Order: sequence, then C-alpha cells, then structure tokens
Amino acid sequence: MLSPVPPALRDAVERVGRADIMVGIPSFRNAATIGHVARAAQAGLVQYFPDLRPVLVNADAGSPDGTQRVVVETEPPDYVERILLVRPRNRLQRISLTYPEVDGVGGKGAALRTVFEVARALEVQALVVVDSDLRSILPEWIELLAGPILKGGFDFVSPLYARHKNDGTITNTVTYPLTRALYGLRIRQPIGGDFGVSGDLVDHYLQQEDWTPEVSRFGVDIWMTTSAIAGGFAVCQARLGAKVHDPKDPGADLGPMFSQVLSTILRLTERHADRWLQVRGSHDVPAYGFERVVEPPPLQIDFLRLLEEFHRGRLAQGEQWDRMLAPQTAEMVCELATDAGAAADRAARADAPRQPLEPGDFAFPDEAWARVVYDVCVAAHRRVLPLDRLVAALVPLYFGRVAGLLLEVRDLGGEQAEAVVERQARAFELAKSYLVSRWQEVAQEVAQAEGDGPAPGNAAT
Ligand SMILES: Nc1nc2c(ncn2[C@@H]2O[C@H](COP(=O)(O)OP(=O)(O)O)[C@@H](O)[C@H]2O)c(=O)[nH]1
Ligand SMILES: [Mg+2]
Repeated sequence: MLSPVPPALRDAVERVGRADIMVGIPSFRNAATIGHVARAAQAGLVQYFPDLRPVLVNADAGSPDGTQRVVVETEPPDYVERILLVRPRNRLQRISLTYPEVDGVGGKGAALRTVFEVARALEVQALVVVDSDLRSILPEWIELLAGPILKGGFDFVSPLYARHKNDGTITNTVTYPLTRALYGLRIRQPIGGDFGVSGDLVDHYLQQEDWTPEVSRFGVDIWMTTSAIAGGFAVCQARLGAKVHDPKDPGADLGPMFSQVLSTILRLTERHADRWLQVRGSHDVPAYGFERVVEPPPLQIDFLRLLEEFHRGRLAQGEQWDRMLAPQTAEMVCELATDAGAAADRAARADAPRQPLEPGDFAFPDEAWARVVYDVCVAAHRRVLPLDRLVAALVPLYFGRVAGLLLEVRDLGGEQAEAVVERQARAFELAKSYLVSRWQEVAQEVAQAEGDGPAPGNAAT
C-alpha cells in the first residue's frame, strides 16, 4: 500500500495539478547559493522543454536564513524568451515546502522523500534533483539529466563531472569502486547528488518504504543509485562539466556523511547479495553529453589531521578492528596506523609546518584498502558488531586511506589522479573473489551451525 500524500503537501499539489517535468532541490541554509540553482533550473526548463508542464519544488529544512524566500522570489532569466522567441506553453510553477521529518529525522533524504511524493502526486515523467550549493550548474544540466529519461527511455541518470582530485573522497575511496565491483557497472559518481529519475523509478523508491535514519540523511544518494541498479532500471550517465560547490575537508567535515553512506551501503549489500554475488568484472555505463575540458577549483586538504585521526583510531578502535577484519588485514592496518603516526610526528616536528607532508611519506596500498572494505562487508553480514559501531570503527581507516590516496596524487594532474582511482577500482574487482568466498563461508557456517543445533548468533571473525 502506498502512503497518501501528507497534508502539508496536499495544497501545493492541488494548486499545480499535474506536471510533466520537475526539478527538486533539497536545501538547508542555502540562501547564498540556491538562487543561482533555481534560476539555472528555470532557464533549463523553459529553454529545453517549452512544450512540457514544468514545476520546481524546493524541500527545505525550515532554514532560518531565508532560503525558501529566495526560491520563491527568484525569477527565471528572460533571455530565452526574448532572444529565441520561445513561448513556453505552460507557466512554470514554483513551490517551496518545509518538509516533514521522517520518524524524527530531517536531512537530505527526508527532503528528497517529500520531493518524490510531490513528483508522484503530480505524475511527472521525469524528475531532476540538484543540490542547492552548486555554483557550476547551467540550464543545460536540466536537459542532460532529463533528456535521457524523456527521449531515451532511461530511468536513472547519474552525473559525470570534472571534480578536483581532492573532492569527492567518499566517492573515490568507496562508493565508486565498491558499486562497480559489486554490480559490475562503472558509475563514476554514485553519490553525486544531481540525478535524473523517471516517474517509474520514483514510484519504486516510494514503494520501498525504506527510510532509515541514514537514508533520511546523506545515505539517500547511494540508496537511490543502488536501488535503481538492484531494481533492474535502465541506468546512464550525463556529462555535466565541473562540479563546484561548498567545499568540505574530509578530516573535518565528512565523518558523519561517511557513516551515513557506509551504513546504507552495507545494509544494501546484504539485501542485494543475490544481485552481486554472480557478477564478475565490470562494464561501462553509457554517457550522454559532450565531453568538456574544465579545471575545477582546488581544494585544500589537512593531511596532518587525517594521519593523526587514523593513528588515534588504532587506540580507540583497535579492538573493533580485530573483530571486524580478517587477522591479516587487521595486522596490516595496525602497521599502517603506526606508519601514519610516525609520518604525522615527523611533519609536526618540521620547521616549516606548511604542507610538510610529501608523497612517499605515507602510503595505504589499494589492495589493503579493498580488503578492509570487503572485510567490513563480511563483518556486517555476520553481524559481528552493530552496524553503527562497525562504521564508526571504519571512519579512521577511511581517513587513513584518504591521506594515502591524496598524498599519492598530490603532485599529479587531474587525469593522472583519475588513473589512480581507476587502478584502485581494478584492485576492488580483482579482490572480489575474496569477498565472495568469505561471504559464502558465512552461509556455510550458518547452515552447519543450524545442523549442529543452537544457532551461531553473533559469530566472531
Ligand atoms: N532539506 C535538507 N537538505 C539538506 C540537509 N543537509 C544537506 N542538505 C542538502 O543536500 C545537498 C547536499 O548537501 P552538501 O552538504 O552540499 O553535501 P555534499 O555536496 O554531498 O558534500 C544540498 O543541497 C544541501 O542543501 C538537510 O538537513 N535538510
Ligand atoms: Mg555540496
């Protein structure tokens, strides 16, 4: 049974009635940037889809900074109609809503749930969702993300961007290589935040009724991508050019987001084992849009902090590492944490503390990282620890891996840095047989234990 549209949304939906194409924008304190996003979206709707009934929906967290007012007051640019003499057949409708929390949790995912509900109620054929902190969005993005759905028969359009080599560390270290190795699809930005979704896929999302606290926050992007893949929907990518948005330093800002994304991935990996256990290798996912040569702005990284966090993680989480990792992997990461501590000490003692860390001061090999991630998938499957503790123990390891990866590419250009991410993705594919055999051992143990009598409960690694 589908849940009915919540009363808060009913008025807005009744006012609009029906729409063909919708742009949804989640927001939280984005007054400074959302006006540009709203203008680009409106221009894109008018310029590229003048015959369709368009609607723009902002789902805001009740931001005190006037985000919603900016959305409602931002007018579309008039150049399209003045110069191209395009006469849109339908007036563009704008809605800004304060979305309801999901079981007491409000976050990006809760906002998108409201967006999906409005899209379903309006019976749109294509929904485009874009982040509200984007600087680099252009009207064309609307065509790039909706075109494959409206004209190409695709259900899910995932973004392809030029990002700075230091940006997108959760993507580069986990969501890209793991999604690719598990499901065999080379989706380069599974949590990019800017997506195109068909009406059918919106229905599918809502039918899942899967709003855990993590999905209601930043787990929602990987949840959308993985649910589209596992549901057998047609997936493609769209080349959007550069992604420029509010910068985040991994060590300082990304811990909670990493936890929400990882909890969601681990839960879905368990749920969709039948979809990925048989998959070997990977293949390209078609990409729409002309390639662009763009140089995204640089993003500074606090290497010292990442190394210190990793090193401290050994003390704080060492016991968990022993439980969740295979003995060889645990031994390896403890040595790496010691290396990280030594590198951090050397850097902290250096006379010139600005950028004292050099490539070569610390390395975290691809194969070691692939083993860590796969061991954690298996540990989640065995229920060695509750998911939140498992993920908390993984956070310092992620900081260590990010430090290793970004130090390695520190002096490389964008293309060479990308080749390093590709090399890591191949390491994940190569190590997949390790994951599969460990995963299947768990099933055998359970079967054996059931045959022997009492259930194993929480078998330790
Ligand atoms: N409604 C709502 N939107 C949020 C919340 N947190 C983040 N967002 C939106 O989600 C999008 C992505 O967030 P951002 O912090 O830029 O994450 P990142 O770019 O993936 O690192 C932006 O449009 C934010 O405004 C929230 O708590 N509520
Ligand atoms: Mg952002």
